Amino acid sequence: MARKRKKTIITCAITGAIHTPTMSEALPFTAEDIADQAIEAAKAGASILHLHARNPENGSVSIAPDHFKAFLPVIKQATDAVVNVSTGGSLVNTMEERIAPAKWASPEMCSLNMGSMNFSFHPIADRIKEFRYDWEEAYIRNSEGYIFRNTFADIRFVANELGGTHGVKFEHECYDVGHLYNLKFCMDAGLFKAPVFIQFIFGILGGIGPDIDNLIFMKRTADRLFGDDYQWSVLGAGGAQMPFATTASQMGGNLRVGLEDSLMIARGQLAKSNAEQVTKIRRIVEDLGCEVATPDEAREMLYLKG
Ligand code: KMH
Ligand code: ZN
Repeated sequence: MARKRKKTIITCAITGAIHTPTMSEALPFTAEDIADQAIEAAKAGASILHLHARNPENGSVSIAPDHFKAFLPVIKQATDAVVNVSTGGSLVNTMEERIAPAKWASPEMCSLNMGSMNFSFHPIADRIKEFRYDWEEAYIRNSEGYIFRNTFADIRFVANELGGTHGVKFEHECYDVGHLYNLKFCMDAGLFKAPVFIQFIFGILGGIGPDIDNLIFMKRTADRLFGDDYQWSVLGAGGAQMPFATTASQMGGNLRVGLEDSLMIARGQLAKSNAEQVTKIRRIVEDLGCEVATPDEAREMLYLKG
């Protein structure tokens, strides 16, 4: 008898903190556009929506709970997708500021970045400089070498603040193989309960590069460190998005797409929306014989609080 294949969870990361509205008209930054695109992505097959907020005036990244309040209830009302609130913030925020939206929303999931790193936008730095953020200086400094700070103390702080009372499940963002060891260290210290949900990230300058060999390496390392105590998903930045998402689903894992991670739908072609990327990867996943998980199936697979 043929072995039953695990379903694939599609996460869609709607707007993020990196890209700017000058780079693509499709990038949503008003509350209405973020909500509309999130709802459309859920209809297209995303069972998890990873969300950042933006300042509606100019599209700059915002960690103001009020900006999240303007779209989260609308999304929750219109879809049954799992809401995942970012704690990544921007490169200039304190950890307290970065978790404020999640503390307010108490969502089913939150991101948690598993190590400090260079997080360079070097390949797109010139494009970003064209865009006038209030704190554009931070971006310019970043392109010359700014640090995305996620110390062990920061990680413990987020775990205690959001994992405890709020019972949030974390999307553990692992940008390199060392971050897997950081996660293992934290689990051994009792910060996170198994099974943890790991997002393997490829192609951010400062993290591991977008080579499929590296995906195999990350997966093997995670198998060795966590055994059955983890679930995993894959995010490829930029041009690595679709190839890595496809490979992940073929390997029995889950995947993330969305305009946060790539603005393109194909080489040289901007995506019209988040839903367009979800529709494309869903078709590929299904054409290759896998099934896409519904939000409730994702909740069950990831043991979410529901
Ligand atoms: N921007 C992605 C590479 C977060 O929101 O905490 C990782 C991310 C981080 O989604
Ligand atoms: Zn994010």
